Amino acid sequence: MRLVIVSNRLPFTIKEEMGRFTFKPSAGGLVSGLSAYLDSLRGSSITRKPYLWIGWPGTYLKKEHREEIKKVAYSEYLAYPIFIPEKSMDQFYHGFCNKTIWPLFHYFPSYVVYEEGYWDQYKKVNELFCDAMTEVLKPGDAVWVHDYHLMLLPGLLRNRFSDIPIGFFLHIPFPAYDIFSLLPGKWRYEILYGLLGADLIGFHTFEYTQHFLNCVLRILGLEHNMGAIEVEGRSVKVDAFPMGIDFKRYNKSSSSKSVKAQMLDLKKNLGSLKTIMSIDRLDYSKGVVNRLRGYEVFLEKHPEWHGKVVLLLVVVPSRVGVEHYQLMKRQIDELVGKINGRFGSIQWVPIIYQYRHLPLEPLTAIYNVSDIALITPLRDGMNLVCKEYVASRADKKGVLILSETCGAARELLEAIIINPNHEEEVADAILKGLEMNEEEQRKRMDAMQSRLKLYDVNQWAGTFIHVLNQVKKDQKIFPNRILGDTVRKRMVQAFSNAKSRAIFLDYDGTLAPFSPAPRFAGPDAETMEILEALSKDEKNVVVIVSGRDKGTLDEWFGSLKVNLVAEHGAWIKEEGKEWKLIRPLVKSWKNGIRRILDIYSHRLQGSFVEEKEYSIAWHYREANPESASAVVKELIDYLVYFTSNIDVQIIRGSKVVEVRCASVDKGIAAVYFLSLKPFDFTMAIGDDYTDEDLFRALPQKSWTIKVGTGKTVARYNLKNFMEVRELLHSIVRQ
Ligand code: GDG
Repeated sequence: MRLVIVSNRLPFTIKEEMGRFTFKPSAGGLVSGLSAYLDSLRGSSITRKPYLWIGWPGTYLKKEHREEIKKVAYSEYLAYPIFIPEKSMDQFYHGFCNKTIWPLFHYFPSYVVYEEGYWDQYKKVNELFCDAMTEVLKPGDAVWVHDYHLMLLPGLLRNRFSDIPIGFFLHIPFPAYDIFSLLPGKWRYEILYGLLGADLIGFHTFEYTQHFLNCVLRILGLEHNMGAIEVEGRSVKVDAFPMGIDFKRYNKSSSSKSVKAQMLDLKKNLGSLKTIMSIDRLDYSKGVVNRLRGYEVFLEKHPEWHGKVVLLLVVVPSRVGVEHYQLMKRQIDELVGKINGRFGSIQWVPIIYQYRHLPLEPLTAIYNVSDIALITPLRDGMNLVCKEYVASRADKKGVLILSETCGAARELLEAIIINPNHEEEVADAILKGLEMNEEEQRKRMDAMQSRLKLYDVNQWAGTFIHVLNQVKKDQKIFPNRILGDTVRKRMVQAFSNAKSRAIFLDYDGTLAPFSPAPRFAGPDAETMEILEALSKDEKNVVVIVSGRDKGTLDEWFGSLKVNLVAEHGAWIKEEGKEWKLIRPLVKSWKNGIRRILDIYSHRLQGSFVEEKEYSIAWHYREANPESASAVVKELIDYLVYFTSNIDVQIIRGSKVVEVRCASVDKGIAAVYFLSLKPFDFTMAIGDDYTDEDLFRALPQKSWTIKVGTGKTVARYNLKNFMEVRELLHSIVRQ
């Protein structure tokens, strides 16, 4: 398998200097993290090409240089650059990515720009990625798409490559429904369906996973089962994969000669000052302004610490040119000036401020000498800086102060966790950190480090790819069961050879689509034509096995030469005879249940009760799926408790909860017909949970077919009622 990584940016930037091209490695969590994993994939073989990294190379190249650059990129980096026109890139990246998705997903709705032109370019660039990938993808490739820039790409790829394994990982938070739904309806819909083109969708935390599943339910109406969503016959898995770091690399950083030298230098300059470090890209989500205000409150409240502490503030330039970023840069500059002016003296500066990108060694030297890491983002998908700080401390010293609003706070529980919006809390945490004794620091560092060591970046990427392969394998089990041409031919042959045939057919969802109003879901001309053709043949015994009441079945199928089973097996009617109960049943329980279901149908708009003679059903097809999901669970819970002493069964079917007498089911009814005479061809088709009893009751060699993709004891699956009709047509025609 070749792993094809796709991200907006390649792990390097191409620079043109005096007509010559240079490749400069780019920094950042994704790049440094994934590089470690990819290196491990390369193993010792230099000839193996186990991966390909596709993305934008960070520059606009003239056409005549592109082929040459592609060659070098591939031979040196196993990379495939995608060239995107400047105007598209600008509106895509600075526009939709950074002015729409980034602020919205980080809970800054007032910063969001809604611009149709940006959206058009977002779609266009995702399509350009898809086109470029079409040129390079080979059989056996697995694709891993990264981050919010490419949320439409999995869907676009899926339209072209129906079978390829596609994973998607989101590095930023996935917001709650009420925030996500601030996007215009069309955009939300396309983004969710775009993501669902993947086979595996990963987030940093369970909270983001929940938000996503909730949005899929409320916007697309698709329910999930333990994180698996059925999309057009494909099962998509959604799960949390908290990203780790290259633990070993940071943990041994302090033993490198040059890092040691830089640490000594820093210590000499800082003297006896206690050091608090703060390192982030310039971004309003990182909460640098509130952090400075917290530090200011700390200095205000604790004059005893003046001259004894210093804040090393590193702000790394990012997204220069976007308005909110420029504004924030000004705010930081002013606040640093204000604090230094207010509290500083000739001997002491409270904040040492650098606005630049640091090479890796000075960065790790800062990690290694700082007594406190003050990391207080207002919102952060994960935050790797805090993990790198903890990993770097081979001496087990240092204190981490961390926001509760970043993904890392779910793992680094031994940090001092704070609400970043509350300046007093930040100030108190600084004091607590400064006063923490070394024994306590060691204990906390130890616990955090052992977790980071175990769940490092290799483990993160390895697990993701392993689960992706597993999902793909599981999906393959299903198509094997799909009733394809070969089995269909065998089945038609068996049908035609048989002298006596039993054909059991469910109605709703099997012969006809589900209708929001069950009363009006009567059979159409095509269904009647099929049933008529089947029942005319003397060799066939056709049985319609339904959950419907007797009256409805009589009204719809009374004119045909078919047998009927009503109320999931409570009643049977042999052709030309009267209805009879399959066995004596009681219905005294019904009134109590009816009262409960009535209460729930008032509570959930769009739901209603259908009362039959020996069963009662509560339908919620028309109700809001999310409200329904909560109410249904509660109702079932209550019904189970309420009926514990009576002989009834509670069944959850397709958008229906039904209570019925326990001693009957569709299987028992089928056995009744099978006992009337010997059959050498037996077939049953159904879509619902109650049809499983039917499949189970038939002889093993029967042609049992489940309609839909869910779990079943049936031998084969068909996708929908239209495929059932096709199959029955071919049987009738033989
Ligand atoms: C996004 C999500 C999520 C930073 N400054 C310098 C430098 N860095 C490196 C750090 C770290 C990376 O960049 C920053 O990663 P973060 O996770 O802290 O933040 P984002 O860049 O916003 O990353 C975030 C991440 O994706 C991964 O999924 O955790 O939530 O927003 O590795 O070391 N490296 C060097 N000099 C610097 O000045 N050399």
